[in-house]
Amino acid sequence: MSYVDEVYERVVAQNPAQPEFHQAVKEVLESLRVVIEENEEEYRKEALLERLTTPERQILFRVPWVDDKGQVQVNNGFRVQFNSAIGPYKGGLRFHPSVTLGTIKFLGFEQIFKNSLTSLPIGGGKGGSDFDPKGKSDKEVMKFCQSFMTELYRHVGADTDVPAGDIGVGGREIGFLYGQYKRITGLYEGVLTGKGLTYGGSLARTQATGYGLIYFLDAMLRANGKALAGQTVAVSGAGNVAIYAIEKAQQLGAKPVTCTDSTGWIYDPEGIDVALLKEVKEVKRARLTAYAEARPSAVYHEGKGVWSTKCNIACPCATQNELNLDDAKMLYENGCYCVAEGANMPTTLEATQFIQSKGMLFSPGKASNAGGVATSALEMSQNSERLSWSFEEVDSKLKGIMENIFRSVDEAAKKYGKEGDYVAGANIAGFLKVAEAMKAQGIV
Ligand code: NDP
Ligand code: 2IT
Repeated sequence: MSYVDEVYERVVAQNPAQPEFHQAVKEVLESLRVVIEENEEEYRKEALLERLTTPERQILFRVPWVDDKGQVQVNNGFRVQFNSAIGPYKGGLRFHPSVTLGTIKFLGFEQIFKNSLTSLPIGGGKGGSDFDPKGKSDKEVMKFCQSFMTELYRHVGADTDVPAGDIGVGGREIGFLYGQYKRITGLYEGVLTGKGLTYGGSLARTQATGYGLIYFLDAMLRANGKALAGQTVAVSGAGNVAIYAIEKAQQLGAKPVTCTDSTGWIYDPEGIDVALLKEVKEVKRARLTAYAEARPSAVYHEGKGVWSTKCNIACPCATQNELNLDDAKMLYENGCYCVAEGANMPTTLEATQFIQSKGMLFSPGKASNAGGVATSALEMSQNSERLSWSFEEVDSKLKGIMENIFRSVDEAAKKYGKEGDYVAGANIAGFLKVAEAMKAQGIV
């Protein structure tokens, strides 16, 4: 059996009931086949792929807290420190009731390659909890975050492991987590990114993932003789990534016409009103029905269905496996020629294969959503030098990084005979740097 197949079977056997982790590993290993086969003997002897697919450390902990009624609640906490070959562990925290160890492992594994692609010195990690911030008071969220950090603090640090936000973790949660870390350790250091601007946060970090996605998309379109201006874009999600992707797409002359949340979706043929969307989601933390009530041109649909929208470009920015084979077929039949992932692994493997088989452009999240973590790394640099850079400076670095990621992904795909296959390009380019660093550091 080939080394790649052997390692995949081992991952499935050793990590039962973690389908998302299996899916992420399968996609990466499949596209690395050409590289692995060139060096099979050496990699096998050094168990490079076994080491790459086994986290360096997995931390599981209890998070007890008291709700507003005086009832004690208990959640599960996770931090997976996956790979530190090229820098301290770096990756977000997800608070969502669906979170399991398998979710965090898939996200941590993806993060290794994404962080490598940024060309900045950050290793891969991810964490989170099955805590649901929805419907909780600010005090309850604070109590949960304080309890979560009361365990996590011993495993993280500015040069060890630097968490940030992800689904369900934004500025409010990062603030509470930071306060508790500082209180316990006495250290005022860059242990988290996505911090508020008054206590060490970076300008443009809030916008970075969404803006970065559109900078990448723009570079990918231009390289393929197309342009973003005038295009109709279907976006899913209504959170941090979706909001700023919509904002930047509009600034560059495109027309985003949809957004979604966990209960339904909006079709707004006049283009999404970003100021209203921010008010509904960032300020009021309300459902998208509130958007439809305030905007006569918008139509609200309960449940799923956003990918039935007629569009040129689709940007899934909500969650994993939200775009399946049927969705991909609908998009194709409706004239969509490009899918750029803002979320992590939003497209199923079958859907990705269909999209690529039809010659549609496809960018994997680990390349096109890397602007968030890249800007987190810029926040770490600013914290280390105890300075803060202007919005324009950070934004222009972000744009340069996204263009650079597109170039390396494109070149890696071409070099290995897979021109236009940006999934293969991203996995190969991300992998080569990590593999080199792992080899240089010996068997650790
Ligand atoms: P947010 O929590 O800010 O927003 C998530 C959005 O997706 C919300 O609108 C939410 O609905 C919706 N959503 C979440 N889970 C589900 C689900 N299971 N089914 C349907 N809708 C869902 O998260 P982000 O915008 O930060 O993250 C979105 C994606 O982008 C994730 O895949 C994340 O891993 C990825 N990402 C995030 C980065 C960041 O910097 N924040 C960086 C790179 C990737 P509702 O409004 O109802 O809660
Ligand atoms: O998936 C991701 O890249 C993030 N949630 C951002 C991670 C970070 O450390 O900024």
